[in-house]
Amino acid sequence: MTIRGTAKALSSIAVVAAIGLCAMPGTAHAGVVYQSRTLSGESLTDAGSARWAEAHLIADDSSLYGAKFNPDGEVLTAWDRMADGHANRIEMIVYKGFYYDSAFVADRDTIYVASADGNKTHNLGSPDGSGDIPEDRGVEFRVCVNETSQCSDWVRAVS
Ligand SMILES: [Ca+2]
Ligand SMILES: [Ca+2]
Repeated sequence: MTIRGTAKALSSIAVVAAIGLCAMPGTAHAGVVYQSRTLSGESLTDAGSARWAEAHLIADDSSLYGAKFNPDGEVLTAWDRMADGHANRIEMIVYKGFYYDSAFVADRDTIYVASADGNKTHNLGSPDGSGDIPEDRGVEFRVCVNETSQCSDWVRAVS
């Protein structure tokens, strides 16, 4: 039973890898193997060099922990579709300028979304809500299974 389950899980991973969903090796927790997937692109509606971005932890072809940043208004939408007792922990960094350099961090914050929250939208202003994010700043984030070190890759956006 256990061996068959493992074999099935491994074949799912092989399929995911074969279609190029993610190059990262998965990490296991409570029997769930997640793949990191990140996406980003140029905003079609926001000014300047704004870029949207998404970060996901994927299992069985579903984004179980995810977050999307829309630079048009600096809105983050996040979800936790895995009722495992762990929230989605979104770690965010806003830089003082366009460059993603640790010497120029303007703000760091952590946002939590529980599975009961559904798709939860945060109008960021700055990540901690203390002010506006000016345009054309570097924004980085990743999603994590809370209380663990299982996280997606960092993804980069521009406000
Ligand atoms: Ca913007
Ligand atoms: Ca969860």
